[in-house]
Amino acid sequence: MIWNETKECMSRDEIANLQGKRLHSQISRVYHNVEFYRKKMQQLGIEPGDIQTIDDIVKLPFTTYEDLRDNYPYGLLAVPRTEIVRVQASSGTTGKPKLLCYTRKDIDIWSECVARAMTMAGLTRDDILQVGYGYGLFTGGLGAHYGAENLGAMVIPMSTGNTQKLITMMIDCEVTAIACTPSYLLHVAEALEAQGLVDKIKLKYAICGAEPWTDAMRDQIEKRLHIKAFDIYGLTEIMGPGVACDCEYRKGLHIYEDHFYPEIIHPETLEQLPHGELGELCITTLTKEGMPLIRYRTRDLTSLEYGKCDCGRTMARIQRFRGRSDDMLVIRGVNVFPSQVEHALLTVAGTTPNYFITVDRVNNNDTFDVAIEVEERFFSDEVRVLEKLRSDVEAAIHQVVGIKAKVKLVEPNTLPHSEGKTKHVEDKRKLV
Ligand code: DLL
Repeated sequence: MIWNETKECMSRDEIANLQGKRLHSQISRVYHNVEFYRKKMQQLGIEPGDIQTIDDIVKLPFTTYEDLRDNYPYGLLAVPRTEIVRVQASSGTTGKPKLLCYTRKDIDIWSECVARAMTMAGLTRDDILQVGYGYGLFTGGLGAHYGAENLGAMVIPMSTGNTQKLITMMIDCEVTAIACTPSYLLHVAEALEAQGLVDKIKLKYAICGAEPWTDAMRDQIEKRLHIKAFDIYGLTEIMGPGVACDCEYRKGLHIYEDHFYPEIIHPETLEQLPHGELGELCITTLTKEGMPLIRYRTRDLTSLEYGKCDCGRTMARIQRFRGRSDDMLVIRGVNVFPSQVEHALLTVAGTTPNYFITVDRVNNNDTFDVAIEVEERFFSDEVRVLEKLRSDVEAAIHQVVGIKAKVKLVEPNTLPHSEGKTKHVEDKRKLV
C-alpha cells in the first residue's frame, strides 16, 4: 500500500523537476526573509536567480547545528513569529537547546510524512497504535501521534516510563502496532516474556527509530514478539521522525525527496560525492515554511541508493548508518555529546577534566558509565566524603545531559592520557 502514489512513485526526471522548482522558491524565500542566509549567499556572490535546477544546489552554503544554536531562538525564522504554531527542541546540546519552529503547513507535511512511513509499514486506519516515544520537546511522541491520527489509526499516547501500564493496555486494548525506540521495544519484549504474556498480545508491527540499531536487533524483536519491525529515521532539525522509513523489501530507508533533498558529502572536503559512496548525509528542506534549512549537515554517515524499489517507490534509499562524523552518541534515545560531561564536571569542585565514558548495551539497555579522576585528597578522606562527591557528579551529569550515568571516581593519572587528542569515549555497542 502506498499513501501518496503521485509523489512517492514519480519518475526520476519528475522528481528532479519538482525539486528544482521547490529549491528555487525556497531559496528566494530564505534570501528575502532570513538575514543569516542572505548574508551567507552574498558572501558567496550568489543570488536566488542563480538557483534554477536541483544541480545548482552545490553553489549554496551549508548549515550546521552551531548555526542553529547561534541563532536561537528565532534567528532563522522565514515567516513572522505569529505564523508559528509549534516548537520542538533537540536533546543533547550544552546550554541552549536547538529550537525548531513549525507553521501549520509544516505540521501538516510532517504528519503526512509519518503517515507515509506508517503506511509503508503496513498500518491502516484499522490499526491501534501505542506511541512509546517520549512526548514533549522531543519530536518522537508528537510526530508519531500526528502521523497515526492522519492515517486514521487509533492512537494510545503512552509516552515512556511505565512499561507495566503499556503492557496492560497493549493486551486490554488489543494494540496492533507500536512506535518506540528499538531498545525500549526489546525491554518490553523481556517484560512480556518474564510474565508469560507474549501470546496474549495482538501486536503486528513496530516502527522503531531515534537511535542506531542492527539487523540482529531487528531479528530479535521480530522473533520474540512475532511481529514485523520497520526502521524510521529523522532528526529534529529537519522535522522529526518520518524523514525516511524502510519498506517491506528492506533495501534502505526511502527518503521523502519531494520535501527533503538528500546529498552525500565528504565530511572534510565538503564536496558532493557520487551516488552510492559513503559520506555524510546532508539535507535541504524543500517545502518547510517556518525554519527552512539549506544543506544541513546531519553528521550521520551513510550512502544513498537510487533506482525503483520492488515496492514501486522511486525515492532514494538511505543505506545502513555507519556512525557519525562528530562525537555525538545516542544513549537510550538521547543525544549525548562528551563535551556535556566536561561541562557538568566544571560545576563540581574537586573533579578534574580527565574523564572516560564507556557506553555498552547490556540486556538490550544502553549503559552509560563515566570514570572521572578526582583530586588525591579525596582518597585519604572518609568514604562518606568521596560518596558525596560521587553523587554530586552524578546529579550534575544528569542535569546537563538529561540521562543518568553510573559514575566512578578514580585517582589522578589512572585514565588514558595522550599527547594529542585524548580519547574520552569507548562505544562497545557495535552498532555498525
Ligand atoms: O531522534 C527523531 C526521531 C524520533 C526519529 C523517533 C525516529 C523516531 P533527534 O533527537 O534530533 O531526533 O536525533 C536525531 O538520531 O541524526 C541520528 O543520529 C539518530 N537517529 C534517528 N533515527 C535513527 C535511525 C530523533 N532510524 C539523530 N537509525 C539522528 C539510526 C537514528 N540513527
